[in-house]
Amino acid sequence: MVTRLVGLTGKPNVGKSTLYSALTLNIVKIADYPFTTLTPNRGVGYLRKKCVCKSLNVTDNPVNSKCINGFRFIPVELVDLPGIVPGAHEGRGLGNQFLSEISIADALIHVVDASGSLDAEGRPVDPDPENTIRDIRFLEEEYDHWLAGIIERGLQKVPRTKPSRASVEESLSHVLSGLAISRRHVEEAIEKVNPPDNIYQWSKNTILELAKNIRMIAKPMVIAANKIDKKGAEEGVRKMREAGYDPIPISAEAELVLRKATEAGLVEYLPGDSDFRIVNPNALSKKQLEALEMVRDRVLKPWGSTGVQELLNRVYFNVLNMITVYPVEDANKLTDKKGNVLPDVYLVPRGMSVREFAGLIHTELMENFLYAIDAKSKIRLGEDYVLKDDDVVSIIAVGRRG
Ligand SMILES: Nc1nc2c(ncn2[C@@H]2O[C@H](COP(=O)(O)OP(=O)(O)OP(=O)(O)O)[C@@H](O)[C@H]2O)c(=O)[nH]1
Ligand SMILES: [Mg+2]
Repeated sequence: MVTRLVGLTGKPNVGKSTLYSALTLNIVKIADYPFTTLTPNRGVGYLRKKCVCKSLNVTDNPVNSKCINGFRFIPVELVDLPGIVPGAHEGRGLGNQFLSEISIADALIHVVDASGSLDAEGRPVDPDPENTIRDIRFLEEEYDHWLAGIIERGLQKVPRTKPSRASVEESLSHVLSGLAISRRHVEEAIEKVNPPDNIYQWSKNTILELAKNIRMIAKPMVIAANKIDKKGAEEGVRKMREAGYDPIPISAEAELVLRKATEAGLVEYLPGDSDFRIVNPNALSKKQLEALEMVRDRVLKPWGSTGVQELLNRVYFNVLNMITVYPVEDANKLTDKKGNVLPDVYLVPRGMSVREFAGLIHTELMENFLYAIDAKSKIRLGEDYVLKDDDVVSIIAVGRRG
């Protein structure tokens, strides 16, 4: 599995922790997570995707994921980050500590209060849709200024005698490597900004522009327009869209209510559904019923869903550009060694070859790779075959025939 870490970020009080709780509330039990670093603010969320079992007309026995009503729920790792306030790059609030924490993530969910009822520090104010735009920009600016500072220090390490583009890339990749920023990210950003080879000609603005481009490439962001159940949220969402952003409207609190009620056996609901079913109305208190009705009236009916599942799916499938691939040992029965049907689903970056994929399963499978079989069409695939979304493949290697 290629794992990616997604961070929840934003100013105080926008609902990051509520969203984190909702996303990580156990909807299914899976024995072995591929993640090793679960701490109080790190947890597991689930992507929801139509499973291939339906179209292949089989009943599956998932191992690394779960299949519920024909939907695969695939575990992914999330981190809840502390709130960030303006001036963080100069040390305000948790300051630089926050900014370096953000950097462990491969993609960010920027939570904003869609109703615009919080000031820059997260204190309640009268709703103002402009607050949403300010929130988006300030976070980007804080991060860019902070990164620019690191880049500036990195430039001092470039050999003074003959600074070349390659040596600049080398030095910058080195200072940025601890921030989940790769050499490829740096090269791509430099290509885009195209600064002079001689770093002594770089202005503050060149450095800031470079920081901004590195951020956009290495820390892609999705905006979660939270609290859509509140007054003023519709206007806030419209405002963000007018400004050219593509926010996903969500209600973290509504999702949390629904997941808790599901866990308690009170309702039937799958994350991403557009409605829920009350299992036994008599088992609910008046207050519980009211809360559920409110979720339906203020969130599900006007917005179609709580948006929380769509948000996480968007991060992986669109922003990080991952696809799903099902490895099987037996291409006819679609099973693993133990006879489990469609046991695993892997998240892999779009563009991966089937041979690289073999390496994810086992290095030996890559080293001894002969060919693969597309289990849907039974066609042989060569090592350079580029995987497609929802491929089901069996790897044939020396000493291992499917
Ligand atoms: N109406 C409404 N309130 C919400 C929603 N999500 C969160 N809240 C409320 O917003 C407040 C702040 O939520 P938190 O999740 O603690 O916010 P946070 O971003 O983690 O805050 P910090 O950790 O202080 O940065 C709480 O009172 C939540 O109940 C929502 O979808 N709708
Ligand atoms: Mg919090």
